[in-house]
Amino acid sequence: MTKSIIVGTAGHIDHGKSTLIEALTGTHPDRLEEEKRRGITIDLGFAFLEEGGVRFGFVDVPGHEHFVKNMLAGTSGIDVVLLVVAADEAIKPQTREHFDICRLLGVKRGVIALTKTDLVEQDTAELVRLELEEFVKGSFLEGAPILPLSAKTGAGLAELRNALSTEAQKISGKQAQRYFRLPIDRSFAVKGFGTVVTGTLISGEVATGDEVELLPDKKLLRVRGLQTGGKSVERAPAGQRTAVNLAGIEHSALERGMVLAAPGRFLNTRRIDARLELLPGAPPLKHRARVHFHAGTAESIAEVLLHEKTELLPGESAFVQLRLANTAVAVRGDRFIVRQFSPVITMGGGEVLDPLARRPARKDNGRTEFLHTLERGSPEEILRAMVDRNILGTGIEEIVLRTGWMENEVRTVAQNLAKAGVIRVLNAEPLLLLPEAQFQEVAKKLVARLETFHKENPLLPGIPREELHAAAGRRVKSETFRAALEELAKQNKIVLQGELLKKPGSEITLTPEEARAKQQLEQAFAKTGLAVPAVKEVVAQLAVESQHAEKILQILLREKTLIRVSPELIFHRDALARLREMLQNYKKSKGPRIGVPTFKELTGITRKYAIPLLEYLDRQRLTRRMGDERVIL
Ligand SMILES: Nc1nc2c(ncn2[C@@H]2O[C@H](COP(=O)(O)OP(=O)(O)OP(=O)(O)O)[C@@H](O)[C@H]2O)c(=O)[nH]1
Ligand SMILES: [Mg+2]
Repeated sequence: MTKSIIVGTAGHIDHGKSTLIEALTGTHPDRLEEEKRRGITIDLGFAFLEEGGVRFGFVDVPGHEHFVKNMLAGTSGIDVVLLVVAADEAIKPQTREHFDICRLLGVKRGVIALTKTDLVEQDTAELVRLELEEFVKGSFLEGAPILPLSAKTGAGLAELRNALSTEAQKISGKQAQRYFRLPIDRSFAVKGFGTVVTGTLISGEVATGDEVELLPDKKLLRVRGLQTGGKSVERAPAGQRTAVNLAGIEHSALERGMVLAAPGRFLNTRRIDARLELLPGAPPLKHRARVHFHAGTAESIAEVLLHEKTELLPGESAFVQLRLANTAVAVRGDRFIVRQFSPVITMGGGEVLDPLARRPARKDNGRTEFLHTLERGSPEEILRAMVDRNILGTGIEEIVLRTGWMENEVRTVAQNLAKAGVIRVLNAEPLLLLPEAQFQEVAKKLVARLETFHKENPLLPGIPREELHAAAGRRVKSETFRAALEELAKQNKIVLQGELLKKPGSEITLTPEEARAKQQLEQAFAKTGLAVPAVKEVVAQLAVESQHAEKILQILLREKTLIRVSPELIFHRDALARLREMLQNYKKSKGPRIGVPTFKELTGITRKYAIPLLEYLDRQRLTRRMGDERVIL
């Protein structure tokens, strides 16, 4: 498979960026009429080149200080920077600013083109080269090739192509194993195709026919066609300039800053916890200062809340919370730039740590440590910290939205933590996690509550599930409750009996008086057979309080010694067994059909009782109604 990398230009206005792209690819990246008229680049331009098994996508940016905003949108997705410096002008303000931006955006590699050498003496070019070496010292560009060349004469272009190929070999490539995300940088209509958007595919992949989510609108759209490098393709992997033909939407409804994404996997956020680094030359940044925030191709006004101090000094970095005026799509690890509100200059930038940040609270003293973990921790440490901060339970969807990890990665990490005994998997699908300590606490509480229940209700066989859940507290989710019950059952600390929960071996203990009453009650029903007594009458004759008698009745019903046939009618189980026998004998001698009068005669019960009893038999599928008669089954 050919490798795809994105190369972005950077550098001061008029230093020859667009001319160099044309010399390399044959395509002049300036498209706008105004750009051609003024001879400057205003917005992003694109060109492609296949060379030495590598597919290069070039993003050409404007050097003009008024258009840094556009430059930022283009630079956010690049793998390699092509820093262009004119030999006749050397380092100028936007050389510095663009270089800072690349560094803050986390660009890892680059090549420096010392261009327009046809306009200067060789000594001058050599001096600028030395100056540049000094300039990039200690940065990601230290040791990067500095190539004297001329787009006019073509001198040095072959060396530049080689250098770019060498850099391409060293690039590990975009995050193919992540969910699809493409920040949109252009939207337009193509005759016969309809709406097309373009952008750098920064993670995952997309295929024709896929359903994608447009953010921030959360609209689902169908991919009708795809192009990469100017060619139609079925599937586009991460790391390519990609044009997406979308069905069901007008191009005017789409704009730079929006994102196409795997549905449900990315978050629109207004509150981001981040590491912010201020450039050495920037003015100090006060708590609650307003700035321009840029991430991906999007921008928003933001308020910066400093978590640890009242002022951030030039050259310093700190944990901050960014409160955005417009929502942005962000996950942990995304880079961003902040620019001063007015006058607009680049102040600094940093890395998103938590896109689902909590509102700052004085009592939240775990935040700093949490952010340190998010910044430096292993996946296990990060997931554990995330789970630890939510005693209600953390779901997989939230973990994916915050980290950008894929579900299978999250599951592997969660399994490792569960094996180590630090988190508890409450539910496997969808995955729900709880700190193990929290889980143990809930389990302990349930056992304690159950014990109290048995002590207070010696006559009841167990506590109804819902009652125990309610006693554990509102903060115990049903998944936690269920998992705790299962665990306790496994440890034989609790017995699940239908809807009732009890301690193992907790048989109902009756006082001798109660035991006698129970026996009396049972006998009263046994004696009368189908000519059932009124329950109240029997209870009245018992030598226990009516409240206890009611409980004893419940015990007999639960034991199924007594059976409730209708709200008013209770029979002894032996009486019902005899009735079944009676019906079967009747069937044998007289056939399966029996009318209500015959049934009354046979059983000796009144019509008032006969009807509910027959309905009970119907429900039990011992008889079936047919007109006025029953068929004995
Ligand atoms: N002599 C000479 N002229 C060059 C060379 N490269 C570019 N130029 C000229 O320099 C001018 C500016 O070049 P561009 O390529 O438009 O510069 P740019 O960096 O893209 O400018 P912006 O996009 O506006 O920032 C044009 O007139 C080019 O013809 C070169 O190697 N030698
Ligand atoms: Mg240009």
